[in-house]
Amino acid sequence: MNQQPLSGIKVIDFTGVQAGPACTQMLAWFGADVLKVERTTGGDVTRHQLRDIPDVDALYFTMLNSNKRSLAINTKTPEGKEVMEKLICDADVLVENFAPGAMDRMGLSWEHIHELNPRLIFGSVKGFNEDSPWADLKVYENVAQCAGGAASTTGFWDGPPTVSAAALGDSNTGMHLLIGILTALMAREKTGVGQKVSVSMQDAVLNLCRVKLRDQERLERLGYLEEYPQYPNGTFTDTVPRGGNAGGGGQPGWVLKCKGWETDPNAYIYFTIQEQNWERTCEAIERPEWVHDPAYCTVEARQSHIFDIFDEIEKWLADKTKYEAVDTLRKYEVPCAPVLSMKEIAYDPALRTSGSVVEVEHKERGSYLTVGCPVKFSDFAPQITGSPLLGEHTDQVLTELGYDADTIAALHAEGVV
Ligand code: CAO
Repeated sequence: MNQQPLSGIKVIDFTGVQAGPACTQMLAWFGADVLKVERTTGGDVTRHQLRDIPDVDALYFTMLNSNKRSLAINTKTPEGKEVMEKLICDADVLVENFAPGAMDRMGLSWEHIHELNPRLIFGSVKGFNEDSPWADLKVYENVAQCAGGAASTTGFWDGPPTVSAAALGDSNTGMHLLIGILTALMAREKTGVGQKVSVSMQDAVLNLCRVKLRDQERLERLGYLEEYPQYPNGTFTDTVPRGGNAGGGGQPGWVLKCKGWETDPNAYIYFTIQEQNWERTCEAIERPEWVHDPAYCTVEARQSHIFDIFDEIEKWLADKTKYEAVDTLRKYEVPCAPVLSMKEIAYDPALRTSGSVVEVEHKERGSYLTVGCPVKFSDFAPQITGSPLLGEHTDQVLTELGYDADTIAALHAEGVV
């Protein structure tokens, strides 16, 4: 397919850090013309955060802002605001994730934007919904994980609430916003009118924690949760506990040690005991006597000594690497996977072939690895390009808006761009 699905869609990317940029980057991958509007003083903060090469945009920025153009402009000046308003009049989508109230303080409220361009879709990320008692808070990733129910249910029961390495608050919220924006674009086909699409980071985290809310309701009804390590030998309170590495559904599972775990922190597999596959699981781990043993042959019988069973499986795993173990277990259809390190993922040839990890050129840093598009189409392959330098497209964009060379020079001289 030569035509990119979102070609012709103009997006003003008034975002920073991760939640907003993750959303607009994917719009750009799908073919939208995404213009990142940044402060003249340093641009998006992630350009400078955790730099690995002096004076070169940090990977934090390059990995969230590929396929975009950059306009550096002070939108708090009258001239800068005028440029913004011209862009708004001509755009299909505007996305922002500033601190609560920042857009209003800039004179760019939703009402004003909607008046300027009724067709425009306005995407907004905040930490909390407008009617939340915490609506005024500035929010980063881990704050959202704590407020959305992820932290209280992650980790081990004898440790504190724990945050996940996965960006449940940031990129996940950006993906929720992306769904909302694409839906609003579809709605606009019917109505001709744009709308405001808001996602709070708390909600986006909660949406991924829905099985934990399921567990809260079950706990209140039953007083126990049978798939948690606390059952049947431990105790429950009135709230969902942290379940360590237990499987979240009805199939018990755990992270198990493989050969080399003493020195390799990732020499583990995730092993699932699938009820309907018990017989073959016993064959796989060379314990055929368990198939009909009353102490093992039903879910209920196994529950009270599930960790003894996992200990026995670890004995079987002791002389097998995680890859050897999975190669055997897959023949018996045991749901399992090796625990992969980031190094293994970075150099995994299959992930390179599928375009899930890609090497991209950047004007100043040379080539770098980034996570490619996780959505695969039968008739379209996103081409990932490098991120823009700060203000790289400022003059180009101003020219497109009709500014002549003298006016552009004056805007530079006045520090507006
Ligand atoms: N020209 C002039 N001013 C600009 C500008 C531009 N091009 N771009 C941004 N600004 C201004 C904003 O208007 C704001 O000004 P005021 O404070 O006077 O209103 C100021 O820069 C700072 O905005 P900010 O929101 O980016 O920065 P912050 O450091 O205060 O907060 C964050 C950062 C992420 C905590 C906050 O934006 C936030 O809570 N956002 C909503 C939730 C969110 O998306 N968090 C996820 C971030 S990913 O981890």
